[in-house]
Amino acid sequence: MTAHRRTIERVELRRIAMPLVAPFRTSFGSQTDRDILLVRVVLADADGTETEGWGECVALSEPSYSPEYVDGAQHVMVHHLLPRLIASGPLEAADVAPRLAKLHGHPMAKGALEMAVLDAQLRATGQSFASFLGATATRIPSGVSVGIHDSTDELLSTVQGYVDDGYVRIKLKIEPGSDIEQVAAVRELIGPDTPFQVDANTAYRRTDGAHLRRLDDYDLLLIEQPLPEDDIIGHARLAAEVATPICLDESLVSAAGTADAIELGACEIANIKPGRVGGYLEAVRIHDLCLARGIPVWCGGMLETGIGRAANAALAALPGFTLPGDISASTRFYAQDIVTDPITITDGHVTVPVTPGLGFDLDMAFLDAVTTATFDVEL
Ligand code: NPQ
Ligand code: MG
Repeated sequence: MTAHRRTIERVELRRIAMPLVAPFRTSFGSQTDRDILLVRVVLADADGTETEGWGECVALSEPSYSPEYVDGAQHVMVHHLLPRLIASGPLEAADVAPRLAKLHGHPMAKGALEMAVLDAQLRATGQSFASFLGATATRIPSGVSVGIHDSTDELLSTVQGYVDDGYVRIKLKIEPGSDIEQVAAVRELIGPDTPFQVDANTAYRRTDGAHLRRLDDYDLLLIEQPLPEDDIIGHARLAAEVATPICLDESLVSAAGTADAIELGACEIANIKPGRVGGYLEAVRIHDLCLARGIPVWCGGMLETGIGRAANAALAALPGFTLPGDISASTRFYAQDIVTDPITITDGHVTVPVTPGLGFDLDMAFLDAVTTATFDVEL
């Protein structure tokens, strides 16, 4: 065991500013730029051989999707997580979560650190992330998440563009107001055979059961996170009231909590986002328990750069990922990516990366061009 553990030699944090190709609106707000925190670690093995690894923190700039936000994630890494991790001695990726377990919360910050260690570890051993995880698919179906539009005509032209791009599944962000009308219009546009689902990002209340039941007319794959994240019983009641399956996103922050939500009947389908649950290793545990309980899963997205997008593609190649994920082409959100091999879609699918590590190579010149700040963490 100890032979696989490596010493953290260096940690650099980097903030990048990535303009979105178009504003992305959800029920919690509209964004035009993505402010992302990247982590670079250098690990050294017993011979002193150094390997770098990168992690991407999915926290947004404000605590609007979850309690974490990017400045807070950076602060907790620098002042709490990294000092504890570095003091804990040589490590491998599987050590990161247990060694940070006494520090509560902050899954996105913890997940980014685990991701960087995992990337370095896999690069050192020459193994791809897909192979490490036990991926069974070589390509995965690509879905697209469509933001809220004021105008239904504009929404339909946006959706038509994604259909033309080849996306095999449409996800529409919804909120109370023109939800039913817009779902009806999109279903009419894409026809009965295109997989279609909606995401409310907590915008509804327990009393909205009768309203949400109207969505049953449109043959949706699922309704994602209709109620507030802590309302597990509310989701269970809704699941009994509405025929369309209820899928949880924001509510699922650990494997244990996911098991409870499933047992309570609140989670008929699970959106697995590695950052939200503290990293890829916990994401795999959620995959495993959902597979054992017959709960379909799919991989969510947080507008990742090519770093997180490549890693998500490898995760989504596990056998329980039976629904298309929000793993779209890099160009869905960004005119240019920070990787040399941006994620693309062919025939509606993304190829699972097989290079050592998480499966990306950085375009350092472009990365430097979008960098707004860099910090060396004191060891
Ligand atoms: C979701 N993602 O499934 C999230 C929410 C999310 C792809 O729909 C900037 C603005 C970044 C809004 C990252 C997708 C965001 C954002 C994630 C929303 O709920
Ligand atoms: Mg969601």
